[in-house]
Amino acid sequence: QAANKCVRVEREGRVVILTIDRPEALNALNLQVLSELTDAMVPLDSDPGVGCFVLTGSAKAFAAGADIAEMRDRTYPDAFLTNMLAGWEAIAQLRTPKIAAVSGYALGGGCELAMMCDTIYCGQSARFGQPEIKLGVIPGMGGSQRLTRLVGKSKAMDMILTGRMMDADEAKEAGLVARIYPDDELLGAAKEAAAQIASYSKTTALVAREAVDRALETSLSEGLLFERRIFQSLFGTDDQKEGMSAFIEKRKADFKR
Ligand code: CO8
Repeated sequence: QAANKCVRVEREGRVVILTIDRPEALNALNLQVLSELTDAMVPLDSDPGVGCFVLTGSAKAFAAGADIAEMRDRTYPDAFLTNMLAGWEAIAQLRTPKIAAVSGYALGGGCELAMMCDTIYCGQSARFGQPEIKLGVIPGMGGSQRLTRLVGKSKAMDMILTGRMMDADEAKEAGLVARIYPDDELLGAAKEAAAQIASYSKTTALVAREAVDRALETSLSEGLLFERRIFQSLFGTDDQKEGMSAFIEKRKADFKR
């Protein structure tokens, strides 16, 4: 039933926009948000007609963290046996490019969900933080690992140990965020970039993000070898022939994806 939904899903051409909508809890991430996001995104991930996701929230909050009310009474055996939070990794594992468009609070699991996306654009109102230490826990959805890779150890330690928030300018300077916009222009700009990404060959875009992600996983020589091999593999695609022919023939490429 639409009224009870926590995530709105809209399709604009080859772009799918997912909007977290739990205003009563500042978009806190509960199991329902997870299942609605994965139910929508997983089937679309392999749809050749979908070229990019935009994940967003409200003006006040992208997501103010995991749902604290849902977590409070958990026990260790229960958290361990249910592999608590592991399900969120399914969003990071999606192969279709995804942009997080962040206004307002992106705290705890909200910051971690944004970091699972391939890039983050934010509004001037954005506030990023990993305040879990204030609740007696630590980031559990990748924050200690992804934030450290994105902003470096010293700043990640500062954020995770103090629980303080970073504003949009600081997040951009630190490399967490790629672009900042006035709040009312953020979603339009994210959709425009998503449409641009989605206008290219989906195969090429998937391979491009795999190559970039590999940089965070492996040594330079292994990463360079991986890049070179998948670069070479693209010469087996029709879209490589189309892209290069279109350039030479001075026309717009028509990628088959
Ligand atoms: N969980 C549940 N409810 C929340 C959460 C949350 N994370 N954040 C806000 N809410 C609720 C509030 O309880 C309040 O409800 P009510 O109106 O019924 O009292 C409503 O949203 C509005 O919140 P506030 O009144 O607090 O709004 P303010 O504008 O005064 O403050 C803040 C906004 C600063 C964002 C404040 O709400 C806050 O500090 N929230 C908690 C932030 C936080 O600690 N987040 C980290 C959570 S722990 C976590 O994410 C673990 C990571 C593991 C990954 C899990 C992924 C699923």
